[in-house]
Amino acid sequence: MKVSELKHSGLKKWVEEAQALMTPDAVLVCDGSAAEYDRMIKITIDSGLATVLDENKRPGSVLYRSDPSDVARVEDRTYIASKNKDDAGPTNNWIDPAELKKTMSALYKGSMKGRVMYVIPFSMGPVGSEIAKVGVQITDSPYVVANMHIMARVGSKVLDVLGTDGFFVPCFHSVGKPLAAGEKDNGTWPCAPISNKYISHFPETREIWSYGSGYGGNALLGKKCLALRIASVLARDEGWLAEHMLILKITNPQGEVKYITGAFPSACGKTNLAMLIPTLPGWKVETVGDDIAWMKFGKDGRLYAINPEAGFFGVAPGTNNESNRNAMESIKKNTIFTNCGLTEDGDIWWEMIGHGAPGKEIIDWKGNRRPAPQSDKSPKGEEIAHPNARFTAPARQCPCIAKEWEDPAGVPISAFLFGGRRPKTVPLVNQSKSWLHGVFMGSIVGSEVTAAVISDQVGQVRRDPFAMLPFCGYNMGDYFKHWIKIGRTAEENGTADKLPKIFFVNWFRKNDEDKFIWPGYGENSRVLAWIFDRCDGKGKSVDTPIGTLPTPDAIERPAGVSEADMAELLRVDIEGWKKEIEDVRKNHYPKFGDRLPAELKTELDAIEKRLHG
Ligand code: GTP
Ligand code: SPV
Ligand code: MN
Repeated sequence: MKVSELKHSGLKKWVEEAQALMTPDAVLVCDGSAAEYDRMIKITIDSGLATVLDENKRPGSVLYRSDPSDVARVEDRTYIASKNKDDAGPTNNWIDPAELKKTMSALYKGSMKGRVMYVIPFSMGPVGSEIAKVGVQITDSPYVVANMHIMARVGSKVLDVLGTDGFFVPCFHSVGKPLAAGEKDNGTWPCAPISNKYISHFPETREIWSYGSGYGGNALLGKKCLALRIASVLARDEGWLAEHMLILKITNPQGEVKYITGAFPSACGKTNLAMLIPTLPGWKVETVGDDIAWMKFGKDGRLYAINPEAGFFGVAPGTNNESNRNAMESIKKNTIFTNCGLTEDGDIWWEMIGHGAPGKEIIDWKGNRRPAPQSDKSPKGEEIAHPNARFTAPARQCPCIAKEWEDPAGVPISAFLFGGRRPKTVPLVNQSKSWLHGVFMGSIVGSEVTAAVISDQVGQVRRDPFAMLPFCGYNMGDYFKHWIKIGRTAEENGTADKLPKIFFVNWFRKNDEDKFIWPGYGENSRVLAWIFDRCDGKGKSVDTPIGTLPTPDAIERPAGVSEADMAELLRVDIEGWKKEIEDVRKNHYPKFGDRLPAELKTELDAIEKRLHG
């Protein structure tokens, strides 16, 4: 479709302005068809960026290798450009919006020379549903167009919903690598150097401007930029929640169903938990979403969640038939792989895939030939697949996708889980004593930084409140306030008992030999079962200064976990928690100044008192 055929005058004008600024060779409005997807892949094959995988082993699938500077989100280059710096808050990078637009306009000038500008109308949430949000992304990357086809609902059907004057979030994206006359990518992943990358959000005007990166959350703008950063601002204003959460459906042996969401930081286990195969007999887990949840109150006072996405952009390393068979099944065909290894027989490979690589040689994510590994482990820094290598696969290909996953009414949530990677201090599971106590605990969640972000802090524990540190589009102090308000609203409506119960989990506690004590993955079903029962006021528990924990015998031990291990997993490390709380008081909470809600200070005092009591 041509720009002149666009019926929405605001959209047409915006596209024409972008065209005048970025001066592409041509403009194409995407229709979202399968033929269009195939064309995008073909373009990237012809430019040497995509490798077609073996049609028998991995039908309809391709592998890309990105530039080493463009392998994950760039938090240092991500901006919340609100009018006032205080509205972005202490946890976000800020530049004055007028100044940032000036800087970026200079970068966008001529940035699409030699390329095609694609206009992608997309819907986060089922097309036309009341809960969905429409965005339009302009991009010069056919790789991004193909990924957006999988991750969102895209094309003409979205334009139909938009009509002649519907609201959309305008999203600019350019990889920042114009081509000279006759120049081709020739196998080189196009992007700008790190210091020229900008992932910018203008919360007041609901705009997204991204420049210089072609990878993941930096470039697929429906995901982190719209569905989390901009949506969190809308949610604050409109009284709902936009969260970095998986959504799962769990059925107990009696056939009773509950829905649970879980917020864990990037690469901390959401996809795996959402697709878990329970080791506990008779239990069943199905997937509604693996990364983002939008939740609104229903008339009955319960919170209902939808998954705004249509696919999975999942971490490849560590995924295998034992840890996540449902993900392995989901990526058997029609999948885009990025930064994985390429085997001699034309298939993908990564660390902890469950087996060595066939043949003599393998091509690593940088494109180098290496000896084919015999085992599925590689020394740190010498990985065949990048630690943040990802697969992009349609959610409908997942064997355990819940039948209600696209229901615009959403699913009623019984429990919220929060967690992260904590080698010490934080127990396997811990239920909050109240909504406020839960908000307090959510606000102090810490986790080791993972390869999902380009950072020199990988492996170090940092505070990542509600797993939203990189994704909250406004002042985090106000975000805490918003969570408190959700609880208060329910109380005022007499529906406080309908609020989800709040739990903290940690699959990543380590022993003195630096080994995980808890086997994780399918065995996490044992913890889910306790949580399920707690939601019904059952499940054996004990009150502690930090919250309500299972009694030592409440969770049946999996193979390989001794009685002493279980005691360690459920131990309340009073001295460790005193240090934790002291750090919150000295270093974490002061950052928020007077934006920190008084209720959280009260909770801080209360837990400190309990720990010293
Ligand atoms: P994002 O997509 O970045 O938001 O990540 P995510 O939270 O969906 O993380 P994911 O489930 O993809 O897991 C990331 C890594 O953690 C993978 O390498 C997993 O194998 C590993 N992992 C997931 N669950 C567990 C667990 O229960 N125990 C252990 N030890 N590792 C886990
Ligand atoms: C994350 O980092 O939390 C992701 C991957 O889910 S990305 O979409 O690249 O942000
Ligand atoms: Mn994520």
